[in-house]
Amino acid sequence: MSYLLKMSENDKPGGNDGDASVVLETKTKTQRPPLYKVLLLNDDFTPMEFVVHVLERFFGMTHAQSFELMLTVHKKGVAVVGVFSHEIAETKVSQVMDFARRHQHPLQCTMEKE
Ligand code: TYC
Repeated sequence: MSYLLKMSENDKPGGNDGDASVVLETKTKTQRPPLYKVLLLNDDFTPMEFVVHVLERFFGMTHAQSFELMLTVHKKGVAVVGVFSHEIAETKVSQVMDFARRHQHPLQCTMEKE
């Protein structure tokens, strides 16, 4: 919470000596919830088509978007695949990790505060 010194018409800049028109206002700051980046990591074994499928299935991307982002991860080693609230990010990471494990691929997905 912060306080604002409000100047009235007859206030001179720089001074409010004994001025009865000084008003203290409370300014309510809306807190945005923190956001989390979901990251996909490259590895040498997970098939490209599996990663494309993961991005389509869990991140709502088109095949073209998924293919492009998969190639970015493949070339750069890591990429942000989405930004979400803490709860949604955790769910995405779990979904990807569970799906990869079930298919016996070493694909890694993590999250970090933005
Ligand atoms: N590097 C993998 C391959 O050549 C493909 C891959 C891309 C794996 C993205 C993981 O997050 C990944 N088969």
